[in-house]
Amino acid sequence: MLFLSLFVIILLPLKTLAASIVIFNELSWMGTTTSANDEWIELYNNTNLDIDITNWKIVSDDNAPNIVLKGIIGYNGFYLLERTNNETVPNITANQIYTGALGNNGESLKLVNKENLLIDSIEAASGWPAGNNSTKQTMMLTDEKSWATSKEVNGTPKSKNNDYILEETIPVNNLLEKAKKIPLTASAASATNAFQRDIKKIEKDNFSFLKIFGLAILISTLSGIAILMLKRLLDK
Ligand SMILES: [Ca+2]
Ligand SMILES: [Ca+2]
Repeated sequence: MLFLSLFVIILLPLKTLAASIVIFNELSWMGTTTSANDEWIELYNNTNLDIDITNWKIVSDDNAPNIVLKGIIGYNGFYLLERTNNETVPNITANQIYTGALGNNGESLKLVNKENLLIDSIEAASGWPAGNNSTKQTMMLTDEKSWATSKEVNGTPKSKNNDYILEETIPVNNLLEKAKKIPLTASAASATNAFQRDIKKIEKDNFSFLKIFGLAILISTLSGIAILMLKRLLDK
């Protein structure tokens, strides 16, 4: 048991560390305004140490692309992969040129180190969570580590993702609150008023019925008492 606890205490942080040292940071799966083929991938080194990523790989589940990486990614630095040639992202030097398209309908991508240990992944085989193919706004990682669409057309290759569009997410409770605040249409409002009038009428009718019923009970009780008293008098 002690061994198991030590195992968990020691290995869990290592696993977390291994999983977050280099991350997929931005993807131009849609290409750029120059060409839909001008795709690029940005990695980010999440640590304060330079990391040699030689023989690490970016692999898709359908094996395209399948990229063997080389070189060093500087501490807290970016690593830009440009498809086909260095002109894909003009005026910025690629860290690596690669071949193979990112499907517009999504990919399941993995970043693995040379020991084949999973470092980061994007599970988007059934569709990219962000990015816009029409406007060529990229898919970028936010400070909260979720995917968002870049505000800037053509994204921010080899630089910080500082401007993105966050999708509005409404918690269920707020949805209920919103539904309550929806104004009634004229017909719904008049139907509601008519319903309330009916309720009042029924309440009024019930009240009259109760009054008559109560009075009848009172009269019959008093009559009964009167008859009993009369009978006693006559018996004497
Ligand atoms: Ca370039
Ligand atoms: Ca970026």
